[in-house]
Amino acid sequence: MKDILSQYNDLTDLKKMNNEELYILANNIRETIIDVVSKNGGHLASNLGVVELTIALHKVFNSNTDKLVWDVGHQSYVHKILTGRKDVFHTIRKYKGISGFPKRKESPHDIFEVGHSSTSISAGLGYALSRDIKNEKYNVVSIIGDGAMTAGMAFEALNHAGDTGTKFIVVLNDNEMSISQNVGGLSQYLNKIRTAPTYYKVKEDVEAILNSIPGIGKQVFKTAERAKDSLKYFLVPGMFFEDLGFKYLGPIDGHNISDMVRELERAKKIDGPVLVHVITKKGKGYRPAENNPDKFHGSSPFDISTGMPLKKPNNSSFSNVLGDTLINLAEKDNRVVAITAAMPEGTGLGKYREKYKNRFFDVGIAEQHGVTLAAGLASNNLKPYFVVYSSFLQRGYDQVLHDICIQNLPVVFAIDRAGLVGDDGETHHGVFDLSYLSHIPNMAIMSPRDKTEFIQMLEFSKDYNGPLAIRYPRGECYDIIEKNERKGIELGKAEILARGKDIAILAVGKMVETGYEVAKELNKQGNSITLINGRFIKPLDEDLIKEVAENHTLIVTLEDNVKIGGFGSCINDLLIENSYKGQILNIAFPDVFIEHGEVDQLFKQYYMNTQGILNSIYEKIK
Ligand SMILES: Cc1ncc(C[n+]2csc(CCOP(=O)(O)OP(=O)(O)O)c2C)c(N)n1
Repeated sequence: MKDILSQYNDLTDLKKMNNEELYILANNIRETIIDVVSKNGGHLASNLGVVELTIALHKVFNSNTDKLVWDVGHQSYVHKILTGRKDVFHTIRKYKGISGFPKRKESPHDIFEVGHSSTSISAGLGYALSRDIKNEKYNVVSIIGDGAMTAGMAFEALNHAGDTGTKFIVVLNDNEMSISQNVGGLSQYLNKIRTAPTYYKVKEDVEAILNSIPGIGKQVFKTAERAKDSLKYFLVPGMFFEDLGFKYLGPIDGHNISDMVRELERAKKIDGPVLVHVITKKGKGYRPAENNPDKFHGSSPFDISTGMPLKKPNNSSFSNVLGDTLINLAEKDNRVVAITAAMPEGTGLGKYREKYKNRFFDVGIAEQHGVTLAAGLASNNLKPYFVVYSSFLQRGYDQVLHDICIQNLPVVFAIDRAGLVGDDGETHHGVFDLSYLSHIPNMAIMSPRDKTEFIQMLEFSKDYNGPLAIRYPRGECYDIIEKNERKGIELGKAEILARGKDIAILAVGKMVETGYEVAKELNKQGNSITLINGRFIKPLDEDLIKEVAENHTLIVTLEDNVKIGGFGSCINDLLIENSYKGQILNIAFPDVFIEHGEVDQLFKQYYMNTQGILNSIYEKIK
């Protein structure tokens, strides 16, 4: 195959290319993305689907001045390659390499940072309205997927944008998929449009015929357009977007560059909100990804020839244990229902969904709705488990507070990907949940140290009669400290793993294992260490913590949450209220957004690996 990409420098090269060259460029980009993602992991299928679309966008618009706003941003790899990052593309998602999402500091062509879904129409509209106020001249294009379009935020923004009448383009990249198959009424509506393209053909033909009748044709068409039961109402199902104030263009083949260039040029000339509906295939051009777009949505490194992952998939992840345990709970208790916001596979609910179809709800990318749906279900005495990634639950904060905690409803939040997630970086790390939940009255929060304790906590949760969060990390789920005798879970009770008299280490969740390693080292050097697994962040085991504080010279708290408002901060508050005068060391993440990279590397960077923690303790006791 010809190689154009190796000679490619910047967008001026792309502007000069003819159609044939653009397709060669598209193929070169596809190969590069497959090659790099097969080594680094990343969002393969979504990027392969938007190669031609991104090329067409850059052909028509000038992203030095025009604003391209990507939704979620996981599909911005092609854009990155075309806008100055071709030579560093192999570092994507690696520690200190380029990010897998748009980042302003990387390029002036990345004009809005993102990682969570459904923000692009609001942000794009903000650009458009500020442009109008400042009398500037540029185009604004928000590129949003059909999955992202299902979220409330996207609807709110469409509703507003149509009303403003401002010049603004929304490109709807419709591949029928969220991560898994897209769900809901909007998805069915788009499907109707996709499968009835003849309606559009008929509409365009009638428009052309009427317009060609000298004198009266145009007038008839205009009158018909104005009337509510106009021609297009007859011919086009729904016209949902037009009713919201958008001119609708499409559906367009998202792998045909010249068709897209033509329609985007048309959109550019329209002085108002336009929605360009583009149909793409997720995973396009790489058979394993076309066949399994959900598996290749976010992929770990894989063998290009077979599409098989290089590392064996981990069957004992926290997510899988959650899924299996929830099946057991649902078997025992028919009040149990499970909710996911477009993440059935990532959260481990795949098997549960098969087994309990009518007690499973995929609400789409709609975390806020998911939380309040749980509130409604719990109000009628069901036992909802909302299984959600820590960083995405941030979306539903008010719903947790207002719809669940005020009414003290028995909803369980199974919070996956708590702590560091690694390569996806700052938008995805789950390091805030303890802080944003611990201040809400009625909310109880716990975090398991290992697999057996996770299952114990889930079992405990079933009959707990109030809002309860269980937060657990990404990755492998196994037992630690095998010889330890286990006690059952009791509300607000911690677990004592070792009794000493010099330093007390109080850890929660994943950090208990690190605490165990730290304690071993300190013991070796002649210190006498108490090690406590906090189990509960709220309510704290107040009596035990007060007793320990009295009898030790140093209290060390360990958590994989930010320091402000976290486990250590709650312990500080308790001890200050009780006039504690001793030393305390809080090991937690600082008040910054943590970049992407391997989890171990990031723990090291923030001095939260065993050695880093030991150094901080030595510093304190020297
Ligand atoms: C608020 C939020 N919830 C969940 C996610 C996880 N997520 C990332 S991409 C994605 C699917 C997006 O589908 P779509 O917009 O159609 O894009 P595609 O990948 O299909 O091109 C989901 C659910 C997220 N990024 N943000």
